[in-house]
Amino acid sequence: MISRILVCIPTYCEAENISRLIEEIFSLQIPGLEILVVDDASPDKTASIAEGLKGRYPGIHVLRRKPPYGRGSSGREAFIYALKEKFDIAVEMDADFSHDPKAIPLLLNALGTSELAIGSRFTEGGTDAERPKGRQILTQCANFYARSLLRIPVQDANSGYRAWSLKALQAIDPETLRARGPAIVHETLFRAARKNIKMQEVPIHFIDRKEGFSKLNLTKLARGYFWILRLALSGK
Ligand SMILES: Nc1nc2c(ncn2[C@@H]2O[C@H](COP(=O)(O)OP(=O)(O)OP(=O)(O)O)[C@@H](O)[C@H]2O)c(=O)[nH]1
Ligand SMILES: [Mg+2]
Repeated sequence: MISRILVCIPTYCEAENISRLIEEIFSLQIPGLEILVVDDASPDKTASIAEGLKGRYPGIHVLRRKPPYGRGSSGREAFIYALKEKFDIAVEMDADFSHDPKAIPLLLNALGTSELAIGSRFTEGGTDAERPKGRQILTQCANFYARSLLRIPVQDANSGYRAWSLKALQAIDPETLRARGPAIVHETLFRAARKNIKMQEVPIHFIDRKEGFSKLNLTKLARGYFWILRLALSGK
């Protein structure tokens, strides 16, 4: 039987990326694959652009969210949607091409022997060589901090490019996720590790964003560090 796969893409102002990304994902011709764009009222009309492609690709869904906005709450809604609509697998990825769509089949393959597949820059064969040195170092520090505090058995604890089996998705209980920002990546990974979900890292080449702008700022970064500490101290 063909698995139903939902590729979940949180977006804020990704008008310059979203059409090409959707086209590239569907061009992989993966049976059973559909796409969910989770948009936070992007003023550049990202959601309308995605909706405009529905005629060509019926497997597109667009969630126009209401406040409170955020990368984290968008990810949470995407996972709830995947469970409610009875998908077997949820893939999460960014809209800015940092996550090369060509790795989707590799992540899905890894689910043959694991329950959570993680696109990893830091496992053997993975790279993060394109971004400015400062951003690479920032990621390495955050990764060291998260891995040490949360004791998660993966090399790339910051990766938001992942494929979740139904079992893993149910195990993290998306309804009760609390992180509203990028720390959702750590909260979900931490929960999966505590539930003994079998994880596998798949090497990826992380690409620097070419179009649009980064939504990461110092406040979000600081909140992310705080969130990781909170997870480590509370254990949940
Ligand atoms: N729905 C929604 N999506 C968001 C929000 N903030 C960021 N995103 C999306 O989340 C993904 C990651 O955001 P980026 O801005 O690329 O952040 P980043 O990858 O940590 O930073 P860069 O490496 O600088 O690109 C992208 O697809 C964004 O459009 C938000 O508040 N709401
Ligand atoms: Mg990015």
